[in-house]
Amino acid sequence: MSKVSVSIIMGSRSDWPTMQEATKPLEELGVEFEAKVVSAHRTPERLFKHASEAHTRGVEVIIAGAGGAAHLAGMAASMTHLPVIAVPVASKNIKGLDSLLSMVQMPRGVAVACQAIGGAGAYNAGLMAAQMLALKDEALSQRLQEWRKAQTDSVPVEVE
Ligand code: RP5
Repeated sequence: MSKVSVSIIMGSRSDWPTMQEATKPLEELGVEFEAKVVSAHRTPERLFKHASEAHTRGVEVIIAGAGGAAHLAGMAASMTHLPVIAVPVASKNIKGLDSLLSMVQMPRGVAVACQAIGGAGAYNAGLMAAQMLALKDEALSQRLQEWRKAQTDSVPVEVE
C-alpha cells in the first residue's frame, strides 16, 4: 500500500461535499491521501490522537476543514509540527465568515495556512499540499508544472 502523505480531516460528515474538492488536485497529481471525520468539539480525544500521531504514520501535511466555531485546524496545529492547511467551510447561519475568522486569526507561534471559504478553498488546499510535497519530490514537481501549463493553456482568449 502507498504511503498516505496528506491527511484530510473535517469536523463533520456534512463538510465532506466541500472537503471532497481537496481530493481533486491530489488525485490529478498522484498524491496519496486519507479523509477522516475528526471534530475539535465532539471528538477531542480523536483529534489529539490523530494530530499528535500523524507524523509517525508518514503524514506530511494536514488539511483541516470545519464550519462555524472552526477550531479544528488551530487545535490540530497546536499538536503537530506538520504544516496544517485550514479550509473554512460555509456555515448555515453566517455563510462561513465565522469559520474564516475562527481559522485565520491564530495567535503568534502557532501557524495555519488558511484558504478561502468553501469549495475553492478546499480545492486550493489540496493544490497547496501538493506544492509543499513537490519541494522534495522532483517527479511530483514535474507533474505540477505540467498541470499548471495545461490550466494556463485551457484559458480561452475569446469570450465567445
Ligand atoms: C462543525 O459544525 C462542522 O465542521 C460543520 O461544518 C458544522 C456543522 O456540523 P453538523 O451539525 O452538520 O454535524 O463542527
